[in-house]
Amino acid sequence: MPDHTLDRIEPYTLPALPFGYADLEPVMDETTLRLHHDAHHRLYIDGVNAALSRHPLWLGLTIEEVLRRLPEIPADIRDTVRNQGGGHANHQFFWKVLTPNGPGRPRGDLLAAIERDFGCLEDFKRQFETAGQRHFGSGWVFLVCRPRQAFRLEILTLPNQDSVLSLPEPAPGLLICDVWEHAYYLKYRNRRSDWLKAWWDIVHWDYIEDRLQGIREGRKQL
Ligand code: MN3
Repeated sequence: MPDHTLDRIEPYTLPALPFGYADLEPVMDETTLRLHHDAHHRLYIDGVNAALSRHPLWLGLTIEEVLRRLPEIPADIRDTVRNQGGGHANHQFFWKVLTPNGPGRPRGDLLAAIERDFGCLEDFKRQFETAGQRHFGSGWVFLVCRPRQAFRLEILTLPNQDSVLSLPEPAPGLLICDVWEHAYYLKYRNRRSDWLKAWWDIVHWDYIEDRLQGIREGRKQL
């Protein structure tokens, strides 16, 4: 059980987007972004709030902390928290890695780490796209780092709304791409690979480098 008192409990709320609904055009069209944020993300938040309200002490923790402690969540709501809470955390993270000010490029320590672990930026992008294309069904593609392995970078995919926060070995996320059909189907139809190629133009590389620095310096527990 979480060790805090009831006065800190409040449900999660839908975070405002850090950009306008039309600002990611033409890569992400306005209709898709509105639905994705206002309907899909909101539904995950409503779902996790409803589940946690049955064991309200857990509502006093951040969603990240809840997902890290998933095995401790009461069994009657654990699957719902995994799916709905994971949906909230993944989308909250996803909005942060996007920017209307692209296309940009990774620089500095982030670029050095990508070149060390993938050879070059183009090879990294290719591997990331391939991972997303090959992932069967709904899910997410991540770039994570491994603090216990000299902060090695790694691409991985997870099904449904699973979160890297719930993995047994820490693998904090640096980058996340939604490959659920709701993320791309209105514009890209069945062509997931076209979405994965196009999305690099809205990736917020400076934010990702800041995450990497924060993880390396122990400032961020992500
Ligand atoms: Mn989504």
